[in-house]
Amino acid sequence: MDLASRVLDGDRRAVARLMSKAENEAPGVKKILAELHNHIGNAHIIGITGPPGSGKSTLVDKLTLEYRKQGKTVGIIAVDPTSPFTGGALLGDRIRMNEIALDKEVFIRSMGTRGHLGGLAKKTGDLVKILDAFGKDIILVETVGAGQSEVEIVGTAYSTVIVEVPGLGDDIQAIKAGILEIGDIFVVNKSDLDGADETARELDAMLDMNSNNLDWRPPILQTRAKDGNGISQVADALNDHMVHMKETGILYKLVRARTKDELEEIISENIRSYIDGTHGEEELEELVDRIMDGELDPYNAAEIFLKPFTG
Ligand SMILES: Nc1nc2c(ncn2[C@@H]2O[C@H](COP(=O)(O)OP(=O)(O)O)[C@@H](O)[C@H]2O)c(=O)[nH]1
Ligand SMILES: [Mg+2]
Repeated sequence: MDLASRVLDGDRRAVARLMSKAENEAPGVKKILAELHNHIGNAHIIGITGPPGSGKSTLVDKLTLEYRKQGKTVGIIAVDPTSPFTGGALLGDRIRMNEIALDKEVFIRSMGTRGHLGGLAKKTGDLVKILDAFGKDIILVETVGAGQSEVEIVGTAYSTVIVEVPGLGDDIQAIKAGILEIGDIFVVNKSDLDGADETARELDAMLDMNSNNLDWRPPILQTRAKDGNGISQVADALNDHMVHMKETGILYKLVRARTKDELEEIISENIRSYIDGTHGEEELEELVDRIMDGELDPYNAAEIFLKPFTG
């Protein structure tokens, strides 16, 4: 059986192999992803982001247990660009060799980034796609929140959870900068610490000022992820958000817009590899000669080069 069929058949080792291929952009991987395309679109893709140490991994862990209780299957992708190697230390400080790591209905993958952020969002998107085709009901993507790349990574998700902790204080400006726009659900984790109510109120006030919230007012939930407290409310809110997205047609629009982006990206990639390929290289050299001979200008030369695409 080929790799795509094995993934669709529920073979976990095939999933791991295909993910490695996708991460390494191995030759032939596009063809396999193309075969999987008709089998995606069923998962609820959830992005979980927030500052380091806010409890994202703990939340992912506890949310997974909650979803498993509901009979749903779960895929997890952890992206941590701040960590130079991810190895096995996937879920935070100590790998939680608990129920979820042993559960055959849960698939966990950490993405090694080795300092290279380029293409990370696309690769994350490919891994999400593989888990979706694999049949996972829920896909959780954990990423450290700070900059643009993280915003792009959660751009793969349908619902985005922003995890904060009590005592925002100085962070408030940073939060204003980009997070309010992308958060569908706000979680104030570590509500056992002082100041959780105040942080929730501050977030609430900031959301009031944000005009993006005409369709969906992001709820602010307090959790104690470590003890599993407040987790089912987060799962409920995520479910409400997905229902809202479906009923209003927002999900369709979102998926369509992303499909367009993806298509554009694949087209430019293909043109790029055409240019870099042997045929393109020969033709380029020929055209450069003609420009040097004063026979052609670069503008017309480019048009000649692009003839196979423009017809
Ligand atoms: N006090 C408290 N600590 C928590 C809570 N949730 C997680 N932690 C701790 O916070 C630390 C960082 O958690 P982790 O999930 O690795 O955070 P991440 O970096 O955002 O993924 C760990 O030591 C957790 O045990 C909580 O609700 N209360
Ligand atoms: Mg973590």
